[in-house]
Amino acid sequence: MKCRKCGATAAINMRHHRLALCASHYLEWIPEQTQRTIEHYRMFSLSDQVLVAVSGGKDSLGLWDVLDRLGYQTAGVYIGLGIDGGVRYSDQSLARCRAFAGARRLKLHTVDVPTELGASIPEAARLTHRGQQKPCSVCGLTKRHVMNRVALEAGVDVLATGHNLDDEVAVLFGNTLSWSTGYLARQAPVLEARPGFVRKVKPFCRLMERETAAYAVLRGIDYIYDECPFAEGATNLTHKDLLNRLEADRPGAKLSFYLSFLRARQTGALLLPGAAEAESDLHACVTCGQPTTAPGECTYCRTRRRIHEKREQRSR
Ligand code: Q46
Ligand code: ZN
Ligand code: ZN
Repeated sequence: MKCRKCGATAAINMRHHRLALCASHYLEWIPEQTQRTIEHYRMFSLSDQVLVAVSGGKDSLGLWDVLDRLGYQTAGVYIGLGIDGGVRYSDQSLARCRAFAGARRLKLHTVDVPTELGASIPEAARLTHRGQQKPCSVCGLTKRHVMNRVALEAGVDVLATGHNLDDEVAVLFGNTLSWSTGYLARQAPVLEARPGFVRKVKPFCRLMERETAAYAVLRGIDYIYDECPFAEGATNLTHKDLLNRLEADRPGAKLSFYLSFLRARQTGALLLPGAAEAESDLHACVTCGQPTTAPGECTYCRTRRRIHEKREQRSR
């Protein structure tokens, strides 16, 4: 297979784009595609401060690298979850993020969840009985809360996450299977800022996971290969597997599923109630001030309080 631009040996073949590229042309193509996505969805401009949520993985560090190459003003935020999983997952991922930021002289905000919450994510799940086998629900709510807070405190214009097309399509597929209209209404490449919520964007939403992985490898980014040990067996992965089989059979199926959904919603062909209703129930958490639909305190503050109470009970 030859590169379409220069005829050299291709490093990657993207069947759904009918495009094969050599390493150097691929390293140009990814930033071009990302820039097109940023412009298409009006995500941000060169004058905006962009905070990139980084986990140490290929997607988030690849995204930070691309945005930096494109000349955007960026800083990173890393949330240490206190997950070991036999691979020192959190320590290793923090080390990758620090090395990445240090080499490019970019600012990295770090938050240590065990310090903030009073327990690591697996401990928090155990203490609060949220998630019998998996700590993903407490993890998700903690990450959302902390990221939003850091973004607001840092005064940035936008928070960017490394979600790729496979992530988006797997979530879309899951929400469609259960017709979770509230979640469907909120799934978008851009979530506009609302009082107390920072604007959120996903500049890699049209790139496949194998494309972001190839970019990170060809760019020589030192990222953590291990997935979070709790990711294994997640429903999301089952959906990804199914969708990969569909894609292998019909190249372009994932991108078309995702883009058709966005178009249908934008044109009003798909009317999704739910988001507006949930929105009207928002009020400020009595403890931290972040918007919440939970009565009184937000779920994060309630979780934090319960952890401290449990700790006190145990120390008595
Ligand atoms: S939610 Fe679950 Fe992830 Fe948190 S505990 Fe790991 S797998 S990191 S995206
Ligand atoms: Zn080439
Ligand atoms: Zn709160």
